[in-house]
Amino acid sequence: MASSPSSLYIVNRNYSSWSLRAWLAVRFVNYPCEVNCLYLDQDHDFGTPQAKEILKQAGPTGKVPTLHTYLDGEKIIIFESLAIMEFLAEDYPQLWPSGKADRALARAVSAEMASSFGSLRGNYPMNLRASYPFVKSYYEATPGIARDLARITSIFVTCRERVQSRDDLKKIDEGFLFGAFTAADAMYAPVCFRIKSMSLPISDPVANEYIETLCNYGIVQEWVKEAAKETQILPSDEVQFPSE
Ligand SMILES: N[C@@H](CCC(=O)N[C@@H](CS)C(=O)NCC(=O)O)C(=O)O
Repeated sequence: MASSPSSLYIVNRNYSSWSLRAWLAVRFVNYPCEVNCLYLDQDHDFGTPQAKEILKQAGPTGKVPTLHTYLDGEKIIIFESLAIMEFLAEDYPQLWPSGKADRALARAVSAEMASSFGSLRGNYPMNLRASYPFVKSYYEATPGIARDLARITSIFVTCRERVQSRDDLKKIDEGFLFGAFTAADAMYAPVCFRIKSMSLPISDPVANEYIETLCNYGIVQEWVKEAAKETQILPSDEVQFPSE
């Protein structure tokens, strides 16, 4: 177990999808650590030298999240969200499903989120305070977006149907990808908010039910409420839709 104090470095809760993922893992297991939010704003937007200067504090990659902690007296900075989750899971195994096959699948879909869906993520940054009707021309301008959305829907439906087909998972089912909340749900929370705030078309009721469950989960809503207090605008993460 790590000796305190530990710090999770994040940036603006309204916009930072990676911050949300790692924070959910930390919060879910109640890992004892403080949260150090490095606020960016209009004059210190993502990609600018000003933001890079601020983000240097986070760690060697200049990206968040990072977990600063001490192990056997040595200070370590853990970067990369999945590495933070695996570090936590060594002491808090409930972060992953308890069955080996479920754990393997949960890690697979989590790694897929970390490495894929560039069209959807690039065109629809997370912005919790945003609420737009569906803009078809914008959506159709990049064919990769529909492909990403179809694959994400298929992950949600496959995982949820799997839970429903398994007596052991049904017993612990709270509506998440592997029944109870796990790191895999933390990985998919930002994309669920992107889908909702941009009214992206998902017709499958199983997928829609999962999205609602995840977005309304207690600790997810805790983050949303904190995010709502932020006033900074980051133009790089505000979508400019063409007029139709
Ligand atoms: N692969 C990293 C991605 C982290 C990441 O891209 N974080 C964004 C914030 S949401 C960031 O720090 N961007 C700053 C930059 O790219 O300059 C992870 O898994 O943690």
